[in-house]
Amino acid sequence: MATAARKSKKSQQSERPSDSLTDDQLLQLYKSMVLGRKVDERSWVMNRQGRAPFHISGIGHEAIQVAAAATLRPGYDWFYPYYRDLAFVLAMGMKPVDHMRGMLGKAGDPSSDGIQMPSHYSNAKLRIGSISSPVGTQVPIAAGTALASKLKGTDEVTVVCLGEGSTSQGDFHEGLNWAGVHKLPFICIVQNNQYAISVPMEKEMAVKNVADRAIAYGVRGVVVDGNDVLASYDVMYEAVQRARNGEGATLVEAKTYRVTPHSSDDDDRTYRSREEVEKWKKRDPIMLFEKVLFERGILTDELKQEITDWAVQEVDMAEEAAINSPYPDVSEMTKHLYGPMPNWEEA
Ligand SMILES: Cc1ncc(C[n+]2csc(CCOP(=O)(O)OP(=O)(O)O)c2C)c(N)n1
Ligand SMILES: [Mg+2]
Repeated sequence: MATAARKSKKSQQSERPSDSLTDDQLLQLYKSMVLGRKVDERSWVMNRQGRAPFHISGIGHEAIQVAAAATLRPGYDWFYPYYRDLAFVLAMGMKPVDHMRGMLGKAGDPSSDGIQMPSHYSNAKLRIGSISSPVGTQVPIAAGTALASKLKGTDEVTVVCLGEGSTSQGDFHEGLNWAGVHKLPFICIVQNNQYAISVPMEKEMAVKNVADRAIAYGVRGVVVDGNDVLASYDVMYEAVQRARNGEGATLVEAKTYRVTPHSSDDDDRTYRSREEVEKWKKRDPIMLFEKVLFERGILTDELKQEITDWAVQEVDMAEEAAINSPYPDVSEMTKHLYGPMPNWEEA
């Protein structure tokens, strides 16, 4: 694929970390967002065709996710995602086919070999930790991982994601408190999409910003526009630097919006207006970034089409490979969950 080679136009005084990104790096961010979106859109199609039982979408969350991934070292840093982190896990090295196999419950899905619910990502090789369906439970586990890295004397960073509604869970407070007490190399990204299923933000908490709570744990709190990929990169870059340098944890609140229903089983018309959703579609993170790339002369109509075609082809190949993959053998049903099945006949 053709990519522009020259360096980005910089402002007179380069103050933001994102000012140092080359045109190729900016295009890489854009490609990651487009790939995440295309895999996600296809997942909806597969669900509506009746081939995939369930989908939970990250559409609209791509900017914070790919920006965060770009500041990390995949396979070295530790990552505890949540179910909307499709673009994030792809940017960390998972493949579209991994997600598709999970969607169809097929063998070869690295998260669980087709046993877990879809979008419950994990990948041992990439140091992507397993998450459970009870929301927020990954936060204290991630804090424990960060403590282990600190005790080992490494400069590994641990990142954990969750939604703003899940910050009402005790696990979130316990994890953040621990990260503050031990000054851990830990970054908690709250993807605040303003709803916890049908419950709007103002009924979830009495504070305006989740990040305002950071002071109570003795960690740094930052609010960022999670639909702005470059602003998200700047905030994450600084958080990662601080973590690697032993300066402690950061709570990043990325304000965004879920433009799709909560999941394929939800009808969001029952709790929010179409006008509100349409308003947010005009702040689509991919559209916003395209505008920047066009203005800087990095993206052209031709290159945009080329990137779209590339992403669609990747998705086509992943879907086909997943469809052609076998189901796990029934004997695998309890793998990773329990000890070996007893041999009842001998018992
Ligand atoms: C402990 C627990 N309570 C309730 C649920 C049901 N549930 C699944 S997702 C969700 C909403 C979470 O909202 P938020 O944290 O804002 O994340 P979002 O889905 O908006 O990205 C709820 C209540 C759950 N999975 N776990
Ligand atoms: Mg939410």
